[in-house]
Amino acid sequence: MLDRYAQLSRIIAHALRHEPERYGLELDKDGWVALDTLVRAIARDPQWAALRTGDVRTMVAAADKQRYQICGPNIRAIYGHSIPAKIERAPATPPDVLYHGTTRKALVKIRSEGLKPMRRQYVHLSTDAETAAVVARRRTSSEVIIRVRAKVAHNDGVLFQPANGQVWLTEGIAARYLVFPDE
Ligand code: HQG
Repeated sequence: MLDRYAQLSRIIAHALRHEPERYGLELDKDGWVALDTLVRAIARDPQWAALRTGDVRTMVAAADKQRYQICGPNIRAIYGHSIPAKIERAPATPPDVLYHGTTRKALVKIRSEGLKPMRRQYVHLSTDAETAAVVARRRTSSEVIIRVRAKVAHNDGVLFQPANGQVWLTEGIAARYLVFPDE
């Protein structure tokens, strides 16, 4: 069973990453919305009628992963978006190596076409292999960790956007920048 904060985080992810219109929300071009507007939208569900902005602040501060950013009266999802309006962040120089955790099944395609954003706006990369493994284990018990030669790609003109300290985003990574584990 998900605890109450985990449930709340899922709902907020859905609202701020994927379907804001289902909650009557309009995000600005950087993905921000007023926190009290978000809370009022969620609290229309009787299960969440008692929700207050302080609960969301507590959930965000206590979370194991930094998924949301609160700035003054506003909140946004830091990464993970699938809404059509693309959120642009300032590009930056990535570390030499980033990691992507995936499934054996996806590997065949990734070997030939590289990493693609699939349903999200960007490909998500992790700064360490363990975090990438946790990402992959959402889908599989036999995870595959791909090393991404991020600095080489960056030097070739591929743009990388930092999201939080652990997650970097990019439009796509050609297979020549990927190092696959030995089979
Ligand atoms: C795969 C969670 C076939 C890719 C996580 C992945 C992350 C391909 C899946 C964040 C492919 C997309 C994002 C290709 C990539 N052919 N499959 N060419 N290129 N794939 O969920 O990285 O906990 O959109 O390997 O922790 O798994 O929700 O991406 O398996 O940070 O905060 O296509 O979401 O964050 O899946 O996860 P996703 P992801 P939260």
